[in-house]
Amino acid sequence: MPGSIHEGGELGYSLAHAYGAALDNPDLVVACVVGDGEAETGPLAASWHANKFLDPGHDGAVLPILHLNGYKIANPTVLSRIRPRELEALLRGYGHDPIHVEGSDPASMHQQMAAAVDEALRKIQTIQFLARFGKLPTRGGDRPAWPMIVLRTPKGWTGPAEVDGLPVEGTWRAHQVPLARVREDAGHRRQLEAWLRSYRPEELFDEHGRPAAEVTALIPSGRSSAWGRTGTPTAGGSCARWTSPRPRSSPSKSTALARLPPSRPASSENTSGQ
Ligand SMILES: Cc1ncc(C[n+]2csc(CCOP(=O)(O)OP(=O)(O)O)c2C)c(N)n1
Repeated sequence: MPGSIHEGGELGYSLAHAYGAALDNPDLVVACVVGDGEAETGPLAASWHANKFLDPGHDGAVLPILHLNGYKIANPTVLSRIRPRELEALLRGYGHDPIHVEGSDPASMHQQMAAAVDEALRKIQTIQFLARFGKLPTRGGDRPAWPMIVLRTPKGWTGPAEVDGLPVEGTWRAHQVPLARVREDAGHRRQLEAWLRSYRPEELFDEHGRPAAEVTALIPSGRSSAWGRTGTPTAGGSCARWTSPRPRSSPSKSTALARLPPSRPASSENTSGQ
């Protein structure tokens, strides 16, 4: 999110955090990248259902970007190994309308991703527009299928392809430190230099080695907290304390969840406590 940098060690909270920022912020779209490793944590797996709490009339939107690079630390991930058809059904079942982006050529991936984001934003705008003009069918508990992006790239994409004759890019070996012996091994050092030069450091640093102005301009100017630094109040729980900016229009729309039909007739509910 421009204007906000978040960091942490414990996986699982990206989507919940994104929905927290979007609630009560009708003009905000929060793009949230979810790693396929993170997607295996309990909190993240439960967070897919947060879209049921989103009122397209009153709240902003979340654009989840599920990043399937195939591996967590040392093992393959479930969501990258199940059949595409099964993944599609799962994500649709969660209430999403997935857009797929897949490949490893940076230039064409850039174009594909830009087109996918445009498509997703158009779909979000349509849902919100219809809801805000009272034209979204909600009969029978219907909810809009929110767009999301499924991004498939190799793990360690654009890093060293092979180290010591072993494949690294596209494998679990890419996790964290793909070149472990740069101090002792001149070959590793050369690979590290080639890799870092691919980021064009001459454009990122000035002649004294200081970060260029374009880089420092990206540092959020706002408050720091235990989780990062933000100049965007909606992105920092510790910075934002406010009451809902707009009253909800009618009690019947008080939450999107209220529009869900009961899972079974109320009369058949088990009231015996068993
Ligand atoms: C709750 C929790 N469990 C385990 C870990 C250890 N851990 C750190 S990174 C990682 C894999 C993350 O994989 P993914 O989300 O796919 O990110 P990638 O690095 O592949 O982009 C794991 C399991 C953690 N940080 N938090």
